[in-house]
Amino acid sequence: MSASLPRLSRRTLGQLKPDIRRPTYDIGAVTPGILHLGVGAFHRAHQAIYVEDALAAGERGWGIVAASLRQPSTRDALEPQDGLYTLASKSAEGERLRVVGALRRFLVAPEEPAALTAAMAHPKIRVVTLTVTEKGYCHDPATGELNEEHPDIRADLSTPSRPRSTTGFLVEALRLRREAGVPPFTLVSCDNLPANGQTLRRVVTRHASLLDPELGAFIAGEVAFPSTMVDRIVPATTDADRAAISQRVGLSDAWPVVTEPFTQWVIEDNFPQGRPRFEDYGAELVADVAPYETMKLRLLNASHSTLAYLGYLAGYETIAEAVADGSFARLVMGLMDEEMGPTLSLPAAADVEVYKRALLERFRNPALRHRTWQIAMDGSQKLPQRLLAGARERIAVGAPIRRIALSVAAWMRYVGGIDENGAPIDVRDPFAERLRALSEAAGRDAKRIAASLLSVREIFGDDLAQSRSFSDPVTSALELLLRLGAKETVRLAS
Ligand code: CS2
Repeated sequence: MSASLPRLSRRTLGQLKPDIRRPTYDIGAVTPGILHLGVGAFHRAHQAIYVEDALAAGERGWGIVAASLRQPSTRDALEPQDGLYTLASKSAEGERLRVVGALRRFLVAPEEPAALTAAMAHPKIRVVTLTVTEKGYCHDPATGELNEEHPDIRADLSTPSRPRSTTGFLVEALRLRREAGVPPFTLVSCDNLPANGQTLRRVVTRHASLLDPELGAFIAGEVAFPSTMVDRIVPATTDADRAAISQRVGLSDAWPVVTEPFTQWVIEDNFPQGRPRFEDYGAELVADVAPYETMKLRLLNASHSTLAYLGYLAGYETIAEAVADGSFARLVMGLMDEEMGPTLSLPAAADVEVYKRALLERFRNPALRHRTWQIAMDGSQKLPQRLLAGARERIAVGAPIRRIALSVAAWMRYVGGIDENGAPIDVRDPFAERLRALSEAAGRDAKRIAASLLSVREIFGDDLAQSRSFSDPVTSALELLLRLGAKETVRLAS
């Protein structure tokens, strides 16, 4: 933070540099309508901006109550700023800055679980949105079913009134609303999961049924879970960003968010308790989100994960650095055009072409430092929907999966925990220890490493380990990676 500048807050708003966009509505007149779980940088660069536009257009009843499920850091940074923060959208053309006022109240779940369930049960809250990341659903990534053995789920089943898990909070809040005769809120997953509304419905309903079958049936029958596809690249904010943005706006901002100009939100239009007029602010309201979600997961996210594992191993710190290497750019274009593209069924094929072309430009954005290490996180939770679902479909029709296999092999090489120079890799994944142990026990033999990691059923299901059409190309790619290193392997493969 810049000690010499006054802190950003409602009181100091007037001191912002004149060219900085800011809330033009009366912040004090905003009332809460949305509660968000998982108030990280992505939420603040994406859903919060659509809501900010709604507030600016006079839809005052949709202020956001922002809850963190783990850390107090966002609350600690933004509460002294009256919830205000700067959004910087950056590209080669320059940057646009906007101070956002949509976050009106902060809660930190572990500090005050009862305050959070009470806030969720308040009749004014009509929509609950979520960005809790893949692992926040406490599900089995391969099947999408609730993992009933998860320590947080077990704890919440024995003490439901002091929840820890996402589903625990949702079930308790829905129970309180039902008891008080308040209609349920609409639940909107904004995480990168296939059919995210249905996935959320499945885990919430199951969690509730384990506590009280009648509550489970009520939720299954009465609660709306529209699916959404969310898209905006949002790297983690760095201290350098904090300092530069504070200088630029003229006030010290403890937690600005940096993003790209592109943003997309495709939403299934199923909001029984109402919603902001999101379509007026750029969102697409559609009847079926599934084709959009599949497109995004298999093009953007699959390419991202591929660039993350191979790029990290090759020594590239950011996505922009990785795609500046022509072989890496060709590899992901091939992945999209030849392997993932044919598995997509979109209403308009033209959309896919436009999306793919725009993607490479987005990856190249020189103003974003999106670290390969950041995207490499939680691969056990990401691989199934990004890479494996497409692989299964291709194998079923006898189509090759050369590039998908290389991407999976790079993940295997990465979770081994030692890079190409023999230095340790800081692997962040709920399965990290298990994957590392499996890899270590297999020694440096590609066949053994691949076989042992493929046996992790929660990731690969029961089928892929048995499929030679899958395990053979993965094993060959891993063998090349171990022998030649990532750069040379990508050069040969592209
Ligand atoms: C990324 C995504 O971190 C990751 O795994 O692939 O967060 C990606 O940046 C977003 O989905 C873009 O919309």
